[in-house]
Amino acid sequence: MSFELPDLPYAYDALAPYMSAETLEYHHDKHHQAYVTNGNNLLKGSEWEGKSLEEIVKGSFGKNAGLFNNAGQHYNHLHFWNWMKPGGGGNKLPGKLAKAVDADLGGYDGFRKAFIEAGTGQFGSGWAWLAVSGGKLSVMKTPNGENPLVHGATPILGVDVWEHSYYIDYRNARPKYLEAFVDSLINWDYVEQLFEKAAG
Ligand code: MN3
Repeated sequence: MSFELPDLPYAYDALAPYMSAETLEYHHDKHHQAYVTNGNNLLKGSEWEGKSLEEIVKGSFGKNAGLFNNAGQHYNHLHFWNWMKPGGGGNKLPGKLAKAVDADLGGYDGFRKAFIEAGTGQFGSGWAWLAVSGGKLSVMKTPNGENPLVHGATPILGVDVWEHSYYIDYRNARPKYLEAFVDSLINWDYVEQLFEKAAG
């Protein structure tokens, strides 16, 4: 199965002022497209040709750095576009997810603080995550194209902290970008869908 770039699930200007059309044009049309193109070139003739994206991400980790970086970033960005929506964010979590966040992370405020700290504390390029492992929620951070899948957990929310995700709108103010993501962009319904799948 070769990789394909999906359309954004909203208009390029739909997330403004928190994420501009210019950021989304570069991030989706140039950066994500490059992961798709490079990933397809590296997949061709490899032992992972014909496997699912998750199998490629897990299988190539630690074995084929070039393929892993591009496949991992393709996986991360496929979800990232859906982890945001116009009018999203804030503390209105769907019921089951809210219960789990209360039990495992000390409630919404605990989640918000830990998630923003993870994104701020990731040195250099990477991602901050809300992930499920053994039925429990945890906040994680990973470098470059890595994600919780290669650390035995299932990602249900992630935020891209590569500079290409925020530099046009926030310059070097990564914490301001993370606050805007949490307070105004998160698509909690999509997070809940992934949570129900991961928690069984
Ligand atoms: Mn990116």
